[in-house]
Amino acid sequence: MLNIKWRLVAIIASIVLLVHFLWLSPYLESQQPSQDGNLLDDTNAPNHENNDNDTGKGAGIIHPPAVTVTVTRETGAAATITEIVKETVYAADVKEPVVERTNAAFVILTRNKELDSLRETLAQLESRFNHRYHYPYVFLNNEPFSDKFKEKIADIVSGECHFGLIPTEHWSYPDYINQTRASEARKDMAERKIIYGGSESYRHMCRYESGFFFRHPLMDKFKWYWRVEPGVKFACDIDYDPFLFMEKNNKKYGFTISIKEYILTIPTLWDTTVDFMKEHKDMIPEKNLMEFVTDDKGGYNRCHFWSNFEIGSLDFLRSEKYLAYFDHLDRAGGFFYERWGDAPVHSLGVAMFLNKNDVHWFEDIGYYHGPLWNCPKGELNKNKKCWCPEEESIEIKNKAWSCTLDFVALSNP
Ligand SMILES: Nc1nc2c(ncn2[C@@H]2O[C@H](COP(=O)(O)OP(=O)(O)OP(=O)(O)O)[C@@H](O)[C@H]2O)c(=O)[nH]1
Ligand SMILES: [Mg+2]
Repeated sequence: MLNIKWRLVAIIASIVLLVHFLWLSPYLESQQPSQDGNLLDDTNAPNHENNDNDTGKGAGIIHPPAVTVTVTRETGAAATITEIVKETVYAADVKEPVVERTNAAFVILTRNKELDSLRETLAQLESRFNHRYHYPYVFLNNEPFSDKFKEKIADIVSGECHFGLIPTEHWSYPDYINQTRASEARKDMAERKIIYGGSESYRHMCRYESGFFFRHPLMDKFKWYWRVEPGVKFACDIDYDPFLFMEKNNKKYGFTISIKEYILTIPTLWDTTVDFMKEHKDMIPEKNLMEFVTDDKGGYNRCHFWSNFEIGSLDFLRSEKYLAYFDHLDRAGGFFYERWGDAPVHSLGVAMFLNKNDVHWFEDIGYYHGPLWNCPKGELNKNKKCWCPEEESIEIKNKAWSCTLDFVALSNP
């Protein structure tokens, strides 16, 4: 009798325990320790629940990055890289922390009014690439960034943010420039309806991108830069680290799009460059990339790498020879008396001082800056989950305007 009673108690107790366990199990699961032994809390993993269903791998969908933001305020200290990886890796859609990085940063020259288009661009860049790497950002402006700008940008990226003011001497007229002549040149170009021909700020921008952004103190500690502009689109997964690719393959300059320049903006740029080459023969290596920029008659064929996208070596831009070239151009005055763009200036520098092996076409990065696309083709388009139309890629769509296939066809030195 007693036996039966105790058996009954044991059965009831087992049922209670089982029900209790089943009831609690989802809760227990959500409290599993993370790989480093700490319990995840809501502040470290804001979108943890959403991420269970969101692998972040949907083609063409722009995911806001589900990551913890780490900001370097002008007054505050930044989190260390290890901390960033720990904080973000479980909240993002990757399971393994990415530890191998190089000394690189995105660099973005921009204005407060471009906040919305920049956020859209950065959401894509994070979702397609940086949510796994957390590379830092350097934002530069000739006017102070607003608090709203800083906060809204920091909200959307996974790397440290550095906001820098451009020193006046890098964004003003040098004393050897005749400002009356510059003003007349702007008036004349505006009348001739040359794009941005009447704009003074555009000229300061082009000069700054040509010769100064890499000398901003915030850039000092980096070796590699990736230039980004507000409004550009990234249409494919970037499932490896382009910075490391550059470093490991000994590259110095990377591009996505190359086209021919509008000649009315640079009437004397080529002659000024030829003068420099004559004066500095010792600086021009025998194996260079001049073939990319010259036509059959030895003149400028107008080809240039479109500099709104660049991944490159800061040491190259900071080199004595590149700086000597920039200085030579600056003194000639064409940034102000004409409207020299930073794209042909960088490209002619690359062509003079580097060779084909130093330069890389990122064919596999789906990139749009209005109105042009670089879009991966065939299997690449599929594997990288691109939403860009491959026939729109400029080297296919307009072979005469693009220079990229000519670059590919050049022989290696
Ligand atoms: N801070 C600051 N940034 C500028 C200024 N003008 C242009 N920029 C930035 O410089 C870069 C190039 O300017 P854009 O206006 O895009 O020039 P673009 O690419 O030749 O021409 P678009 O076809 O208009 O894109 C962008 O990142 C701009 O945000 C300026 O006056 N101040
Ligand atoms: Mg632009």
